[in-house]
Amino acid sequence: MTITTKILIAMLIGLVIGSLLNAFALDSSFVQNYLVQGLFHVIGSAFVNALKMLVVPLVTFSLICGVCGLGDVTILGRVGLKSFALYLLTTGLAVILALTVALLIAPGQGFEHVQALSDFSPPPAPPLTEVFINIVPSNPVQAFAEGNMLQIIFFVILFAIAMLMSGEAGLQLASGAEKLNEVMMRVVTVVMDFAPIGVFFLMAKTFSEQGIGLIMPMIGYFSVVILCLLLHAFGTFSLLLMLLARLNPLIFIKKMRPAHIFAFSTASSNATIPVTLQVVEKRLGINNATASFTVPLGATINMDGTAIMQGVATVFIANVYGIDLSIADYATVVGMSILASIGTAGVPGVGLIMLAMVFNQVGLPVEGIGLILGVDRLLDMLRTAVNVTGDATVTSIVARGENEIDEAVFNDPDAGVITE
Ligand code: DAS
Repeated sequence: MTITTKILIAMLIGLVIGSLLNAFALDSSFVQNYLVQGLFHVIGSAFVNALKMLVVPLVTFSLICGVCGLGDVTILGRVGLKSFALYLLTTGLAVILALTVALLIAPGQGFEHVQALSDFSPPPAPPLTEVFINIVPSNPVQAFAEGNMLQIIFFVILFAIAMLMSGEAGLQLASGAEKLNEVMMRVVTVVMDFAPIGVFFLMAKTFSEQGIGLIMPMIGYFSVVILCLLLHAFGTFSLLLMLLARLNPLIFIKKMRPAHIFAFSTASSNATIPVTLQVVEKRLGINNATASFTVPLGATINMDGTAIMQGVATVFIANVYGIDLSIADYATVVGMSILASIGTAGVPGVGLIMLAMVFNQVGLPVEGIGLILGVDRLLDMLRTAVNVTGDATVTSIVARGENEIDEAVFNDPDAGVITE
């Protein structure tokens, strides 16, 4: 049995046990204090930390290998421009799809649960100008210490380009980075061995707290977001894979399962980077030179699932509060969702923080976010799985353009399972 199957089974058992505890035992102080906030929280959080522990060293060594592997600054520029443009395109398509479907279905019409939510005040969203200025690290060491992915990517690419221009010394550094990257991939495998345990406790905690009962009053909003996520993941991405990468989307989706499981369990694109990298390189046959650049970049600036939530939430809250938005307002939502996804790291709940920025721009009451807060954790898990799928889709399209896909590996059903 592959570890992916073990993780899937552990995820399902954790989901069932969590839901049962939520339905029948949550008022027990023992269950609350010693299970949910005790055992489940400690082991689940420790596992997420173990994943996050891998991200900075893995992205650093992998990106150095990738940039040096491309070997040529012009190729790097081409890959960078292509991936950036495709990330913006897919996010734009996602939010336009979400707005169109939500306007057709109109969730939130006659919503009877409107209660004053003036006490809800979301954390302040960073001003956009700051987001772009902050891409350039004033202190790279601090960027590494804080795990600021955009700043790390910026600095490491610059450093790797300088290595390319440094002749023999640079080449020696690059081969060293290659060996360090291999060691880091080995560390990833070790952490993956603990994945069934970590995923079980993560799911048990989440579903102990997020009972199905929370969803019912918000079923309209919840269902429309799920519908749009499915349409984008199985419609848009499949079309792009067939048209622009000439790849079979069914094989792609099946091979992406480990990344989906981790993204869903952790609700963090960043924490899932090690798994996404392993999947695109070992299972989809994409060369490290491309993947090491597009995957970390995507986890940081590409959030199609998040943009979908923001599009549907905008229509839902406008309907709940009886506010008519103009075409210009919806165009603003498209732009803000794209910019918001660039400016935020792939960590749990960041989509909701950026939603405040979107609402501010179109004059929607920010306290309306308090309405969707209760079901956001479950939606965050699902949209993060769509986010990482978008990262891998664009990675595949760019790799096709650079002729960096090994078709034999892509078409081999047994290629590169995470670990046995
Ligand atoms: N959890 C975010 C991510 O890791 C997405 C979100 O918050 O919307 O991609």
